[in-house]
Amino acid sequence: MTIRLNVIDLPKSDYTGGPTSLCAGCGHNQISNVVINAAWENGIKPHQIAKMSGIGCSSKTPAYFLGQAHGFNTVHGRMPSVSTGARMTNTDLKVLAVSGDGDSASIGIGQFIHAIRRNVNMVYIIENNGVYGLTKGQYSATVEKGSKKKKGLVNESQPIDMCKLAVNLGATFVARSFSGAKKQLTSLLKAALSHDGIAIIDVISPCVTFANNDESFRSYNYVKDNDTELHVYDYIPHFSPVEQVDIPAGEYEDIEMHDGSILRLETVGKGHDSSSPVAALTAIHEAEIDSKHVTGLLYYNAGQPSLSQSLNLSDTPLYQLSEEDMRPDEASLADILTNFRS
Ligand SMILES: Cc1ncc(C[n+]2csc(CCOP(=O)(O)OP(=O)(O)O)c2C)c(N)n1
Ligand code: SF4
Ligand SMILES: [Mg+2]
Repeated sequence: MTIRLNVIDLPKSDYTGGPTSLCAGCGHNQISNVVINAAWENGIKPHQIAKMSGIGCSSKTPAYFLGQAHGFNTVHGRMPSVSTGARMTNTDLKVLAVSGDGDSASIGIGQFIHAIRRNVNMVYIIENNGVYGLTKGQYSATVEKGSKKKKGLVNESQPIDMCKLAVNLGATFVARSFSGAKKQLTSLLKAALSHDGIAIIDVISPCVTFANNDESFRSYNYVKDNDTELHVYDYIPHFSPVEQVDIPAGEYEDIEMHDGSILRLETVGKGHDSSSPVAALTAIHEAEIDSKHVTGLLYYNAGQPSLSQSLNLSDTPLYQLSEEDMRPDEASLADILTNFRS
């Protein structure tokens, strides 16, 4: 038997993690498998990835993929600031963060907002099931009005839509997907890993234990029947010829990512323009009015400087810089002092 290797000659087994302890059928497990495939297919060195998470069933998942990567399981809702620090001290690291709707839309919402504002170089996956799974299924702030859990009352509060929020805040890559849409999610994640800035992927990920009845707007059956995909996808890594076409002949648009890879979009239906925040918000609002979920690359902006660029961070990780590299010379120090005095 021959073992398939990726572009940097590693087998997929180098990208797996420990066995999952989540419920069988949990959407989060499907996302972990997509992370393994996307990192392997993109040929990222596992030790150059920093897996970051907060607290929740979703935030436990980094233990189940990329066993050779660095990892930090922060306190609840604090993953974005720890990720910002990790990335600032080591620009060699690719930050791959996993959070939940409880972790990001409630206790951590301020952190979520500021990570977007700073355009932190990170992939930020929200595994969004509309409940706090880990603490036995209380409604979270993202659950739709009118949604019902297996046991309990109908939710009457307004939801926070994380993609709407992200687009309004100027996030540079905003996508929504479904844990059951493996092909779409893999392409989006591979593109997100090639983006140099914050890439938000809000993934509807059913909690089979507390919210998988048909009255829940985030159950498998509901999402399968009410998911409108904006595009058909193909992702062409920077190391493959761009002519490669998986999408059947027809009209498509190529979006070039920062590392030179291409996200090829064949637009389905309305001809969504991913470069327009107005189109993104319209698509989300229209789906919301019809109690549907719209999935795909909602918004993409390659022109905004990332945190590393705006702070002019060194390409060399901090731990590799000598004291001499880091100490300002006499003239710069005098300039700084003059600024303080004026
Ligand atoms: C400071 C703090 N407050 C509350 C909790 C309790 N708690 C643990 S996980 C969680 C919510 C998790 O929900 P979510 O992020 O949606 O993850 P899921 O389990 O649904 O994947 C809460 C409130 C905690 N661990 N720490
Ligand atoms: S409780 Fe829900 S979110 Fe948590 S592991 Fe089980 S199915 Fe997944
Ligand atoms: Mg949740």
